[in-house]
Amino acid sequence: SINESMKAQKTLAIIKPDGLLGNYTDDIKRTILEYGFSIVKEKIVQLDEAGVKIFYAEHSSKSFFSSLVKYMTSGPVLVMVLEKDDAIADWRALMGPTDASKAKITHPHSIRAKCGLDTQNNCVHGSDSINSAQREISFFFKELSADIITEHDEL
Ligand code: RTP
Ligand code: MG
Repeated sequence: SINESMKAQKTLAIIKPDGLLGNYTDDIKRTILEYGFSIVKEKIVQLDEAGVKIFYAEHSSKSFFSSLVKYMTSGPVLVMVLEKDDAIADWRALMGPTDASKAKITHPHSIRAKCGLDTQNNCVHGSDSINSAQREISFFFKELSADIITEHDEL
Protein backbone atom coordinates (compact mmCIF):
# COMPACT_ATOMS: atom_id res chain seq x y z
CA SER A 1 0.00 0.00 0.00
CA ILE A 2 0.98 3.65 -0.23
CA ASN A 3 1.30 3.86 3.54
CA GLU A 4 3.71 0.95 3.70
CA SER A 5 5.88 2.28 0.88
CA MET A 6 6.24 5.65 2.62
CA LYS A 7 7.96 4.06 5.66
CA ALA A 8 6.55 6.56 8.11
CA GLN A 9 8.69 6.91 11.21
CA LYS A 10 7.55 7.77 14.73
CA THR A 11 9.24 10.09 17.20
CA LEU A 12 8.44 11.36 20.67
CA ALA A 13 7.88 15.08 21.13
CA ILE A 14 7.31 16.88 24.42
CA ILE A 15 6.14 20.42 25.02
CA LYS A 16 7.99 21.10 28.25
CA PRO A 17 6.55 22.99 31.27
CA ASP A 18 7.69 26.42 29.99
CA GLY A 19 5.99 25.71 26.66
CA LEU A 20 2.66 24.87 28.28
CA LEU A 21 2.90 27.76 30.74
CA GLY A 22 3.69 30.22 27.93
CA ASN A 23 0.66 29.16 25.89
CA TYR A 24 2.79 28.01 22.96
CA THR A 25 0.90 24.74 22.52
CA ASP A 26 -1.50 25.78 19.74
CA ASP A 27 1.27 27.47 17.71
CA ILE A 28 3.56 24.48 18.05
CA LYS A 29 0.84 22.00 17.08
CA ARG A 30 -0.09 24.12 14.05
CA THR A 31 3.57 24.13 12.97
CA ILE A 32 3.80 20.36 13.48
CA LEU A 33 0.81 19.77 11.20
CA GLU A 34 2.02 22.33 8.62
CA TYR A 35 5.28 20.40 8.32
CA GLY A 36 3.39 17.22 7.47
CA PHE A 37 3.55 15.32 10.75
CA SER A 38 0.51 13.54 12.06
CA ILE A 39 -0.07 13.53 15.80
CA VAL A 40 -0.66 9.84 16.49
CA LYS A 41 -1.06 10.10 20.26
CA GLU A 42 -1.03 12.90 22.80
CA LYS A 43 -1.55 13.36 26.50
CA ILE A 44 -0.78 15.83 29.25
CA VAL A 45 1.21 14.41 32.15
CA GLN A 46 2.78 15.69 35.34
CA LEU A 47 6.17 13.99 35.56
CA ASP A 48 7.63 13.06 38.93
CA GLU A 49 11.32 12.96 39.84
CA ALA A 50 11.60 9.21 39.37
CA GLY A 51 10.09 9.45 35.90
CA VAL A 52 12.42 12.23 34.71
CA LYS A 53 15.43 10.36 36.10
CA ILE A 54 14.54 7.36 33.94
CA PHE A 55 13.51 9.38 30.90
CA TYR A 56 16.72 11.46 30.88
CA ALA A 57 18.95 8.71 32.35
CA GLU A 58 21.65 9.39 29.74
CA HIS A 59 22.27 12.74 31.48
CA SER A 60 22.36 11.41 35.06
CA SER A 61 26.06 12.21 35.53
CA LYS A 62 25.87 15.73 34.07
CA SER A 63 26.22 18.82 36.25
CA PHE A 64 22.83 20.11 35.07
CA PHE A 65 20.93 16.90 35.92
CA SER A 66 19.30 18.00 39.18
CA SER A 67 18.30 21.28 37.57
CA LEU A 68 16.85 19.38 34.61
CA VAL A 69 14.80 17.20 36.97
CA LYS A 70 13.44 20.31 38.73
CA TYR A 71 12.60 21.95 35.41
CA MET A 72 10.82 18.92 33.95
CA THR A 73 8.76 18.39 37.14
CA SER A 74 7.87 22.09 37.54
CA GLY A 75 4.53 21.66 35.78
CA PRO A 76 2.62 19.50 33.32
CA VAL A 77 4.03 18.58 29.92
CA LEU A 78 2.29 17.64 26.67
CA VAL A 79 3.65 14.38 25.26
CA MET A 80 3.02 13.52 21.60
CA VAL A 81 3.90 10.73 19.21
CA LEU A 82 4.57 12.32 15.80
CA GLU A 83 4.66 10.38 12.56
CA LYS A 84 5.99 11.15 9.09
CA ASP A 85 8.79 10.11 6.78
CA ASP A 86 12.06 10.91 8.63
CA ALA A 87 10.12 12.09 11.68
CA ILE A 88 13.08 11.87 14.09
CA ALA A 89 15.47 14.09 12.14
CA ASP A 90 12.76 16.41 10.84
CA TRP A 91 11.33 17.10 14.32
CA ARG A 92 14.84 17.78 15.69
CA ALA A 93 15.41 20.23 12.82
CA LEU A 94 12.11 21.96 13.46
CA MET A 95 12.91 22.31 17.21
CA GLY A 96 16.29 23.93 16.58
CA PRO A 97 19.44 23.75 18.72
CA THR A 98 19.39 22.95 22.45
CA ASP A 99 20.43 26.46 23.53
CA ALA A 100 17.40 28.59 22.72
CA SER A 101 19.34 31.84 23.19
CA LYS A 102 21.71 30.74 20.40
CA ALA A 103 18.80 29.40 18.34
CA LYS A 104 17.34 32.92 18.24
CA ILE A 105 20.45 33.99 16.29
CA THR A 106 21.32 30.93 14.21
CA HIS A 107 17.86 29.33 13.68
CA PRO A 108 15.36 32.20 14.16
CA HIS A 109 12.44 30.27 12.66
CA SER A 110 12.90 27.24 14.90
CA ILE A 111 10.48 26.41 17.68
CA ARG A 112 13.12 26.85 20.38
CA ALA A 113 14.02 30.30 18.98
CA LYS A 114 10.39 31.36 19.26
CA CYS A 115 9.41 29.67 22.52
CA GLY A 116 12.59 28.96 24.46
CA LEU A 117 14.82 31.04 26.69
CA ASP A 118 18.23 29.45 27.27
CA THR A 119 20.12 26.15 27.29
CA GLN A 120 17.76 24.55 29.82
CA ASN A 121 14.43 26.26 29.27
CA ASN A 122 14.02 25.33 25.64
CA CYS A 123 10.35 24.50 25.40
CA VAL A 124 10.42 21.20 23.51
CA HIS A 125 11.99 17.75 23.45
CA GLY A 126 12.62 15.37 20.58
CA SER A 127 14.01 11.84 20.40
CA ASP A 128 17.54 11.82 18.99
CA SER A 129 17.73 8.32 17.42
CA ILE A 130 15.63 5.32 16.45
CA ASN A 131 16.55 3.59 19.72
CA SER A 132 15.65 6.67 21.79
CA ALA A 133 12.37 7.08 19.94
CA GLN A 134 11.37 3.48 20.65
CA ARG A 135 12.36 3.73 24.30
CA GLU A 136 10.67 7.10 24.82
CA ILE A 137 7.45 6.19 23.00
CA SER A 138 7.04 3.03 25.03
CA PHE A 139 7.86 4.96 28.22
CA PHE A 140 4.78 7.15 27.75
CA PHE A 141 2.55 4.99 25.56
CA LYS A 142 2.72 1.39 26.63
CA GLU A 143 0.07 0.46 24.06
CA LEU A 144 2.50 1.31 21.23
CA SER A 145 5.30 -0.84 22.65
CA ALA A 146 3.98 -4.28 21.69
CA ASP A 147 6.67 -4.79 19.07
CA ILE A 148 9.33 -2.84 20.93
CA ILE A 149 11.77 -4.37 23.40
CA THR A 150 12.05 -2.04 26.39
CA GLU A 151 13.88 -2.24 29.67
CA HIS A 152 11.34 0.05 31.36
CA ASP A 153 8.17 -1.97 30.92
CA GLU A 154 7.30 -1.55 34.62
CA LEU A 155 6.27 1.99 33.66
P1 RTP B 1 16.02 17.14 24.51
O1 RTP B 1 16.69 15.81 24.87
O2 RTP B 1 15.17 17.68 25.62
O3 RTP B 1 15.28 17.05 23.21
O4 RTP B 1 17.17 18.23 24.28
P2 RTP B 1 18.52 18.09 23.44
O5 RTP B 1 18.62 16.70 22.86
O6 RTP B 1 18.58 19.23 22.50
O7 RTP B 1 19.64 18.32 24.53
P3 RTP B 1 20.25 17.27 25.58
O8 RTP B 1 21.72 17.42 25.53
O9 RTP B 1 19.67 15.92 25.37
O10 RTP B 1 19.76 17.84 26.98
C1 RTP B 1 18.52 17.51 27.52
C2 RTP B 1 17.91 18.72 28.16
O11 RTP B 1 18.63 19.08 29.34
C3 RTP B 1 18.59 20.48 29.52
N1 RTP B 1 19.96 21.00 29.52
N2 RTP B 1 20.39 21.87 30.40
N3 RTP B 1 22.00 23.69 31.87
C4 RTP B 1 22.52 23.05 30.84
O12 RTP B 1 23.67 23.22 30.49
C5 RTP B 1 21.67 22.12 30.09
N4 RTP B 1 22.03 21.42 29.04
C6 RTP B 1 20.94 20.71 28.67
C7 RTP B 1 17.79 21.06 28.36
O13 RTP B 1 16.44 21.20 28.77
C8 RTP B 1 17.98 19.99 27.31
O14 RTP B 1 16.96 20.06 26.33
MG1 MG C 1 18.38 14.97 24.05
